[in-house]
Amino acid sequence: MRPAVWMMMTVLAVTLGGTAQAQTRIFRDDFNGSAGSSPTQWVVETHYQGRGKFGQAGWVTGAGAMDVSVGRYNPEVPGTLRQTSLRTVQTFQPSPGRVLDFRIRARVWGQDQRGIVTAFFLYSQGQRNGAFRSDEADIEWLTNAAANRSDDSILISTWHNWNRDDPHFGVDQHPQFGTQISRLEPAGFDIGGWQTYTIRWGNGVLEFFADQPNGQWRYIGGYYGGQVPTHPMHLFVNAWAPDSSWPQAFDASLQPTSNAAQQAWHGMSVDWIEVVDRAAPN
Ligand SMILES: [Ca+2]
Repeated sequence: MRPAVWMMMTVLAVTLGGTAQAQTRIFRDDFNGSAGSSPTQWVVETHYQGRGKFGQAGWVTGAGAMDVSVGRYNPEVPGTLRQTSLRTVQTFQPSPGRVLDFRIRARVWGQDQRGIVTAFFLYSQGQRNGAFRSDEADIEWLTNAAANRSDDSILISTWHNWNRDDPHFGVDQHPQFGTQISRLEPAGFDIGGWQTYTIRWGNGVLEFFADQPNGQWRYIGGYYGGQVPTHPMHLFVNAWAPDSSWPQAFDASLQPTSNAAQQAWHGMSVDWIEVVDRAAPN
């Protein structure tokens, strides 16, 4: 039992432009426990992806943060990278007239190690419109886009009714292939420092923000209208290593080991994750 897992229903009233907008925190984890990720809120995924296999539970460090990382040694499958992926037990979907703000405070480590992707994203899949399709909304931090730099970029993307059995990338509302659009956007800061990011999802709106030092949110980018996911989605946080089929994210310098003594971890620390339901901005 982790006493420090918070599922708070906090109703706050803020005044914006003279109108009161109620906002409700519908999910929160501060990762203040002493063991692995909480099974009451998170499911640990175990499938293969890219150059490794998921199965590592997010490790709560005792310092109030959770490590989400890739290990070079995998005790389950030696010679394959050990990866971490967690998804929420619950699904989320914005109500009419509302938006959901999915927020994470995180610090990407090992920017010197290329070939790692850490991500905060929403995802669902299912059979619909005659194909196996997925909805998704992502923030991804590619160490290839951050190594030895202080003006890092982050990858944002939207997926709507994307056809997983006939995968095409960079398509917009195609009747067969669906939508998948990704953009590498300048973050304007070092992702290796503690930063807070937001995915805002509402009806026909998907926007990405980063908190600024003055507390205001800076708009990173967005997608609108028919590009925006509509199906209920789980929230995920993960760390993995793509293979050479994703050349922008792959790096051959990252190699697994079969020697447990050579274990090394690359990924990010997560201070907290929360979801806030609020009135859609005008
Ligand atoms: Ca924390």
